Order: sequence, then C-alpha cells, then structure tokens
Amino acid sequence: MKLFGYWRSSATYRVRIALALKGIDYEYEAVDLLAGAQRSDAYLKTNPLGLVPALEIDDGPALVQSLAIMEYLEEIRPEPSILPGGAADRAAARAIAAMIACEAQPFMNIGTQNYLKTEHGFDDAAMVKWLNHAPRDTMAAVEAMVARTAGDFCVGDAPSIADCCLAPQMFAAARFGVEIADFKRLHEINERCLALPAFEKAHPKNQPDAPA
Ligand SMILES: N[C@@H](CCC(=O)N[C@@H](CS)C(=O)NCC(=O)O)C(=O)O
Repeated sequence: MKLFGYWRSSATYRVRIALALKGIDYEYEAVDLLAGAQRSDAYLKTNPLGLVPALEIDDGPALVQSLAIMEYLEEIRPEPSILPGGAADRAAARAIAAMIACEAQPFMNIGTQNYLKTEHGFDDAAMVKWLNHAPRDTMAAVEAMVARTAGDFCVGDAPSIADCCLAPQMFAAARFGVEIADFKRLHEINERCLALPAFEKAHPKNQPDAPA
C-alpha cells in the first residue's frame, strides 16, 4: 500500500493512526500542499478531489476520503479493531468521526482558508473568528457526546475510529487558534491517545516530510 499525504494534514494523520494501530506497513508519498501538488495532473488521477489522503492499493483504484479508508482498513485487517463491539457504540464512534471529519475540519481546510483570504479579504483576526465559529461549536458538541460515550477513549476503553479523528482535530485546533481549553474531556482522551505508540508514530512531527 502507498499512502499519499502531507505531514500536518489532519485527514492524513487520521489514516496514519489507523494504519499504526493495526500494524500495517505502507509506503509514504508526500504531497506538498503548500506547493499545490494536490492539484497536479498526476495527483488528480489518484484523487480527483485534489485532497490528501489517498491510499493506493494492489487490487483497484486508489482509495480516497479518510473515513472510507479507515473503514477499508478495518475490513481487510479486522484485528485489532478500530470499531467498538456493540452496534450502538459503533454508531457513536462513527458519529464522532463524522462530526470531526464532515462538520468541523472542512471549515478549517487550507483550501477553504485560502479562499476566504483571497476572495473575501479575511485577515488573521477574521480567520481566528471564523475558526472559532463552526469548528469550535462542533468540538463543543463532541465534548458533550463523549460525556455519554467515553471510557478511557471516545467510546469505551479502546481507541476507535473516533479517536483516530479526535487527536488530529485537537492538533489542528491548537495550530489554528481554536479555543479548546474548556474541552476537558477531549483533552483527557487526547492525552491518553498521544501516550500510545501508534499515535506517536503517526504524529505529524514524525513524518518524513516534516521540516527538521
Ligand atoms: N474529507 C476529506 C478531507 C481531506 C482534506 O480536507 N484534506 C486536506 C488536508 S487535511 C487537503 O488536502 N487540503 C488541500 C487543499 O485544500 O487544497 C477526508 O477526510 O479525507
């Protein structure tokens, strides 16, 4: 397998965590988002959306969308599972993952931010205000969700697809100035995640394309 990604892309980071939790080896090809490599003709053949991550597999076209990729990994390598045992808990884990991937992160994406800067004149202050609107509200909802579902991790006592999304979201929120200090449960869970070797291996700072 080959993962196309970018060191501090939160969506790529999700997939790296899932790969590491499952102990799956892979090649890595960096797509330099700052240089616009995601929009090159070559990369658009891999992911027509021009976003990372994408996962090249042996028996078909590259997989795209981090949530779909993680579900694929779960199907081909069920153990250790990144989905909780019961149907309701699995739905909760998928819901938290979707809240982060579909409701929060798209508002923070580099493409969205660049559009707001160039087309709508957002300066740094306006951008921080924007990021503390929809993305922060969604994270507040995730904080409320985990009050109902968490043990040591977002849902129960084992890391799941929800935690694969939470740790990168906390990383991105801190990077972009989203006010997350109040989210005590999310911080506690994130600390437990970051203490696991799989999360450490997947961390942006440990990627080959991270600056020295
Ligand atoms: N829903 C997608 C989101 C992917 C995404 O937004 N990737 C960002 C990096 S985190 C990206 O490639 N941005 C490049 C751009 O906007 O041009 C997924 O979960 O895979």
